[in-house]
Amino acid sequence: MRPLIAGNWKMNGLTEPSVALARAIRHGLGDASVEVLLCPPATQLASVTGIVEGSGIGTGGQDCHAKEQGAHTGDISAVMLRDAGASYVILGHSERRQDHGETSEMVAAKVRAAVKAGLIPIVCVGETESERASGAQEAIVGQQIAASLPEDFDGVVAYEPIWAIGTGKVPTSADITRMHDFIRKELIRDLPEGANLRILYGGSVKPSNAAEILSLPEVGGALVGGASLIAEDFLAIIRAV
Ligand code: G2H
Repeated sequence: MRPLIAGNWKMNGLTEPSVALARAIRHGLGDASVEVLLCPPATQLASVTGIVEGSGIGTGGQDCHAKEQGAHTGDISAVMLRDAGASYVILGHSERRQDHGETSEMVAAKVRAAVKAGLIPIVCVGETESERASGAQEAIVGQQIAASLPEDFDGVVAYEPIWAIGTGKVPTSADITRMHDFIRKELIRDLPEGANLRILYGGSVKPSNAAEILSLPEVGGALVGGASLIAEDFLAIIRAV
């Protein structure tokens, strides 16, 4: 399966810079051998989708509600994301789990809603610094996988150690490999499609470390935050595959 390089713009992007960023990525991409995805804030999703239309670049949301519609002020449903042009949605990002108290059970409900709406879910898992320090990282990630992925899950898993997010700290290649191997084993054991699902790495991916991380055997791509906001950096990461 082609590697996936996904840009998670998080809560960044007014209209003008979002349009400029999407255009620069579209025009700078050339013949990419990888699948490229932009996940702008929901307010920019339709316009970014319009800019990349026909280029092979996809777009995705950063979260969705588990319900299709109704009295949920401020929330956005998977159907709405699909309607705005998204083909993917990031779910269970640690910033959602932390800022909004999202549990793995809530993430699983959102995954079901996303799939029903025709979106491919990218489900994020990862341990805190103290969980890694105590050697609990596999137990934590294993629990998150078991509870966040429905039995028939068919989507993407992103391993994002929380201590590496936006900090510039990155696990060693050996640690990434160990965790991705562990996640693969869990997926194969629990899911019919487990051997074929892409496992992305996320957490301070940048042009200087992308080639090494993306060459690791079970790394099927990257979920890129900060570096996806700079067109040249994001394009350099795509070219590093
Ligand atoms: C991890 C990542 C994108 P960054 O959250 O999902 O962000 O690359 O800024 O660490």
